[in-house]
Amino acid sequence: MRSYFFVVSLVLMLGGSFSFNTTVSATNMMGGSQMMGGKGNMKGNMMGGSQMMNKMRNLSTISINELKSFYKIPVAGVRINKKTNTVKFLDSKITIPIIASPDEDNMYAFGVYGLVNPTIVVKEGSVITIKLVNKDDDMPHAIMITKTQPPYNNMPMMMNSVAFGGAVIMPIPKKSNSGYYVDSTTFTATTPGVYYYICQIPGHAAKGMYGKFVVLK
Ligand SMILES: [Cu+2]
Repeated sequence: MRSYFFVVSLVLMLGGSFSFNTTVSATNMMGGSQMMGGKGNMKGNMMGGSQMMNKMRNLSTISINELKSFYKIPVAGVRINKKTNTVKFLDSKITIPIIASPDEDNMYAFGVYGLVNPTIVVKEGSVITIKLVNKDDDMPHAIMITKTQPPYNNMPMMMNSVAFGGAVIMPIPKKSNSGYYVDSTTFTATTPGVYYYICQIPGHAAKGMYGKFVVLK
């Protein structure tokens, strides 16, 4: 019953069909829009009049061994403060490796360099690549950066818009026999301020799957 509801809401959320196969067809959300639409056998059932762009996704998978690279802290350019639960990036061209559902105790959370839902700090104008892997073996996860602060309701993507053009990754399927699915997106942190990275799967941000994202002037 619960999973049925979940599937139904996910289909509604995507405004069309979405299948968790090796190749997932979906729409990439463009800046300023929180709308999504599935591709594939979808019949133009777009929600609202937002501008959208369809794009084939060819999600790659990594092994448990390759997943270790997500925990590897770079020798330079990153400051990690466990006390304040903060990861600060000093460079202007950065890659942030993020693990969705990093462990059993933190199913509805993001992991960055071993921290859980840390505050991520970047510099204004930074070109940022978010690399998201889904470590979960029974749920899809996703990420978007929004200006909207918590608490979040069960349908965060209906309420919140993407803060920077491209600062969003569509739902990534759960682990399969071929490994952990990975997707990435690149955007520019154009405006200083306090933002949040959240999982836009219904209910996840409401359960705490989010963290602060600070763009310093
Ligand atoms: Cu999630």
